[in-house]
This record gives sequence, C-alpha cells and structure tokens, in this order.
Amino acid sequence: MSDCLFCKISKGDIPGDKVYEDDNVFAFRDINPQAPTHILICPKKHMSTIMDMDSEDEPMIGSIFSVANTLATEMGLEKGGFRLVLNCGSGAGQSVFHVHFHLLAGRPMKWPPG
Ligand code: IU
Repeated sequence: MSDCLFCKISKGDIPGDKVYEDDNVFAFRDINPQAPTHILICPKKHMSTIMDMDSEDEPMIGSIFSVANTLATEMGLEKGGFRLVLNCGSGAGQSVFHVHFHLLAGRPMKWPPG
C-alpha cells in the first residue's frame, strides 16, 4: 500500500534497521523500544490487521513464528524468555495499521499487559 509506513520500510523507500528479510517476511528494530530487544516482525503483504487475513495467509503467518524462533536463537533470547505480541485495533494499542508482531526481550515481563 503506497502510503503505509511499514510497506515503505519493507521496500527500502525509508530507512529501517532491518534484522531479517525473506520473500514474505521482514523484521526491523522498533524505533521506540519498550525493552532492550524490541523487534517488529511483519508480513510483506499489506494487511491492516489480522482481521484482513484469509486462509491463504496461514503459511505466511506460520513463517513469522519461524522467524521469531530464528531471531530468538541468533540473539540468545530463549534463556531469559521473550514475548511475541500482536495488537489488533486501536483499542488494543495498535498504532500502525500494517500487521506486525512485537518481539520483546531483555527485561522482566509482567502479566497481564497494561
Ligand atoms: P503498534 O502495535 O501498532 O502500536 O506498534 C507500532 C510500533 O511501530 C510501535 O512500537 C512504534 O514504536 C513502531 N514504529 C517504528 O518502529 N517506526 C516508526 O517509524 C513508527 C512506529 I511511526
């Protein structure tokens, strides 16, 4: 989508600190980190929220979990634990309307989230 910030980061039209990219998924460091490690893992396909998903998107969403696994392994996050979070809708805290998972690690996490 032409006016989507994360689509522009995906295409390299605006800078992002990318840590992973393949044909379907990209990941970059959050500009306003909420933990020592805070990465956003996104599909390249533009979807505003997961409510835009259909069944053909299931493999791609599965790939996002594989990417989280790969990054957590590479970055040594498993021992301390990490959180994978998706906000759906402004009421849940979503502010950028391109589907993304937050990978957060490096500090104690509380439950429930605020
Ligand atoms: P949210 O779940 O939609 O609230 O998450 C959006 C995230 O995108 C949030 O953590 C922002 O700090 C982050 N972000 C970014 O990394 N780069 C940007 O240019 C903008 C937002 I705008």
